[in-house]
Amino acid sequence: MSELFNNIGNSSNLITGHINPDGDALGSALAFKLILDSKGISSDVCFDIKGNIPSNLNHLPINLISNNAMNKYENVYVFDCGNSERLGSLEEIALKSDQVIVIDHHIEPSFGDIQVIDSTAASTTQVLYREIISADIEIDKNIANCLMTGLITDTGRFQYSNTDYEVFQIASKLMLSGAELTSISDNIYGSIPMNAIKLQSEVLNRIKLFDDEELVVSYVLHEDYKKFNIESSEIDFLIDSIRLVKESNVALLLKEQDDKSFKGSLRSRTKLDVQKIASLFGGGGHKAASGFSTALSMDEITTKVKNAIRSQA
Ligand SMILES: [Mn+2]
Repeated sequence: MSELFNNIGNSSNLITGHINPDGDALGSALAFKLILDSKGISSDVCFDIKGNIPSNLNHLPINLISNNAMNKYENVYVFDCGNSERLGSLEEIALKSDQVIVIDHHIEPSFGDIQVIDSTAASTTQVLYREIISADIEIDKNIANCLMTGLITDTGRFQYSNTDYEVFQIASKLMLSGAELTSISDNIYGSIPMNAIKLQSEVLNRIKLFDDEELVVSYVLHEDYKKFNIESSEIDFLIDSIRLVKESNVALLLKEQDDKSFKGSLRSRTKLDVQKIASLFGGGGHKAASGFSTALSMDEITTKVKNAIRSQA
């Protein structure tokens, strides 16, 4: 029996996930919403979203997301979020609810009365898929598309080292349920606004390779958003362009924020653990993909990352 679906009553339910949700957080939360809807169980889906949801995720049923959460819920279902601060403005509501249920694949989530987690799973949608199967719930096309989205984005289109036998097994079952792999992939990876492509060429020009550490670093400045007339939510794909550099094993993209601080994204293509590096800045994630926020300068960040790579060697 599924621990997750066992516990749902006709109580008040909030479905949420990490701030500025990605394909996995949105895909898992919305798949869960569709299931509750089909069971006639009411729920609200809310996230702390700065700006708009990236257009490359608008194939998901994002119309199910509401802007107004109530002050208190009996159950709060949290997807793809390893610590409560990452809920942003929804943290307070979550922590005063009767019960927090965390469904996740991060390493040891630091909160949750009930945890349905597997840090070896490639995506949260994979963890949710297992629960759906063990609860004997039917997966229709819309649910399949949501689950597939998390699987595609968190495995980098089935290419990251977390892509294993089970991932393909689930993907193939989702295809059987009607998942539209081609159109989802095209929307996520093949539909980049022209302005973002122009910014990409600028970011590629800025790449620096540090041979000793096999590290590549590039950056997006705050003024770039104005110059290229683009929202920060539209450039999540840039880290994937940077990590293509053959001479590198680790890629770092720094994105300057309104307050001049930086958000860093890290990718590793070897056994080197970038989750550990992100944690030096108070961030987190996974071995092959992680992120952090810091008030340090670009030079300071780069030095710290280089040192961390050398200490893992
Ligand atoms: Mn995830």
